[in-house]
Amino acid sequence: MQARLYSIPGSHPSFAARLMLERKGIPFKRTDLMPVVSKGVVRAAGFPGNTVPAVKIDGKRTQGSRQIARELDLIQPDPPLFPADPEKRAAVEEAERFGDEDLQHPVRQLIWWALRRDMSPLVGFSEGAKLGIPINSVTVKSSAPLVVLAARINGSTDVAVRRALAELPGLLDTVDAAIAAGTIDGEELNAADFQIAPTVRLAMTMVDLRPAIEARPAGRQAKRVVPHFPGDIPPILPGEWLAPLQGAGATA
Ligand SMILES: N[C@@H](CCC(=O)N[C@@H](CS)C(=O)NCC(=O)O)C(=O)O
Repeated sequence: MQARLYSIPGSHPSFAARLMLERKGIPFKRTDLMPVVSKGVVRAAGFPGNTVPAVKIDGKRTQGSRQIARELDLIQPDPPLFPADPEKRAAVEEAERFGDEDLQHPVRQLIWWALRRDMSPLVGFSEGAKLGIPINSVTVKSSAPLVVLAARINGSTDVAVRRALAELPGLLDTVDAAIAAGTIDGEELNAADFQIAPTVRLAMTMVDLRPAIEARPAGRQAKRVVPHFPGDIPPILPGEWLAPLQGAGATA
């Protein structure tokens, strides 16, 4: 089997796809792309959309973390990413949908907002990536136009980020509830585990958010599924913006 994953360093759904390929034991090559530039490259590689993750397996192209989960189960059913029991499968699919549609984007907005103000964490996010140019403390400055564009494309405004911070405790409550219900964090990890954990892990790269997340079940599940997620964003959010997170998860 010949597999290639197109990804962006630090991209949480790309990390999800990578984990699922690894779970299936499918060997794959990775094409790491710079944000924004990725859009054209992915299109030029023949994919219908312009986002990552995108995979090409034995010539067949599949794009989007949820579509990739289904494609991987089709081409290699074992180990399964979804439970066989229809009721359990529906619960996993709903948790996976939540992870993709509700959880991914606010975290994406937070990260780009932070990188727009301090690009130095890009060095850490690029750990292990082959981007054609080494990203270090000197070259990182050349990424400025891409970072500005990515922040704009993702709507990383102050208003959006404050809304994301207000929503975050409720979103993490939903993850904790999925864990308590046994939908995720079971003995066998499933597609929803792989969808949700990289996003929670990405949020935990922000020192501002880490304490409120790591103490709760969602933080523990994220660390179990993704023991190492490259990247570290030193404190950058205004203190008063973090008020919604104060006390969140303290008793979890
Ligand atoms: N919900 C989609 C998200 C796809 C997406 O928006 N990916 C981002 C990276 S996290 C992307 O390709 N952005 C293009 C860019 O940054 O230029 C999925 O799970 O596949």
